[in-house]
Amino acid sequence: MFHRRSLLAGLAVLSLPATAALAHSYKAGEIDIGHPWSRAAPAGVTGAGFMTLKNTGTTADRLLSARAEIARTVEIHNHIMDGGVMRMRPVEAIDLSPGSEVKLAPGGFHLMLIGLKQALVQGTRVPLTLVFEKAGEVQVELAVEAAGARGGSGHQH
Ligand SMILES: [Cu+2]
Repeated sequence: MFHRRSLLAGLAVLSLPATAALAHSYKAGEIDIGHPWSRAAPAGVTGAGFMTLKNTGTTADRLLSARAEIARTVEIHNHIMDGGVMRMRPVEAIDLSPGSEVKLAPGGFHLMLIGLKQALVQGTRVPLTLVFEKAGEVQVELAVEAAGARGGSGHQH
C-alpha cells in the first residue's frame, strides 16, 4: 500500500536488470525511454540530457517538453547545419512515429538544462520529467557521466 498509489500514478516502470547494473530504462504508455544520461557540469551553467525514445505503439506521439528541479528551464534542442556551421536550435517537439526510435545524443537532438541550480555530479542521478502528447508525463533519472562523455562507455544496451 505504501507508495503504491504514487508509483502507479507516475506510470514509470524502472527496470534494473541484474546483469547490467548501469542500464536503466523507463516506460510511458507505448514509449520506451532508454538510458537517460547527462554530463557533469557546475552550477550556473547549462547542462544536457540524452536518451533513446522508442515508440512501440501504433499511434504517433511527440515529446512536447521536459522539466527538472535542478534547472531553471529545460528546452528541446537540435543541431542543424547553418551555412556550414553547426548550430543548436530549440525545437517545438520531437516526433515519434509508430515504430520509430529517436536518439537524443551529442550532435543531434538533446535536452538543454538551462540555469543549473546545483552542479551535475558524476555518478549521481538527477530526476527529470518528460511530457509526451499521448503518453503523458513520466519521471526518469538522468545518470550523470563524466563531463566529456559521449555516451558510449558501459551504457550501450
Ligand atoms: Cu542545446
